[in-house]
Amino acid sequence: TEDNTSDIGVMVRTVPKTKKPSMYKVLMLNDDYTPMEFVVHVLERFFSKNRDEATNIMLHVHKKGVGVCGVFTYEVAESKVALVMDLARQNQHPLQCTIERD
Ligand code: TYC
Repeated sequence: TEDNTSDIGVMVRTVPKTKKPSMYKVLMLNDDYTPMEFVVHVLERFFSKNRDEATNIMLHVHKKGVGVCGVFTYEVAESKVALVMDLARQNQHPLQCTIERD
């Protein structure tokens, strides 16, 4: 029982894993019907923008067709898109939001 000569030695060595997560842009798309104030509200509520920042992003999307709400990890980005789309649906607005690899 005190004889360990047949033991198999297993080497255990780890290296710190420092892989950064891929980041994803949440994009807001323009449409002809969603009220400007609703888009500003969404940007304040879900993307932590102040009134001026939210208004600038909304106007950019209104003029250019698409704009960036923020950049997040995949899970956070997907979650924010779902929250935006749910609130838009609840209010019967056609607002569309999507994610794109940064
Ligand atoms: N184009 C809309 C309007 O004139 C406003 C709007 C802005 C809608 C941004 C969606 O993502 C959007 N009422």
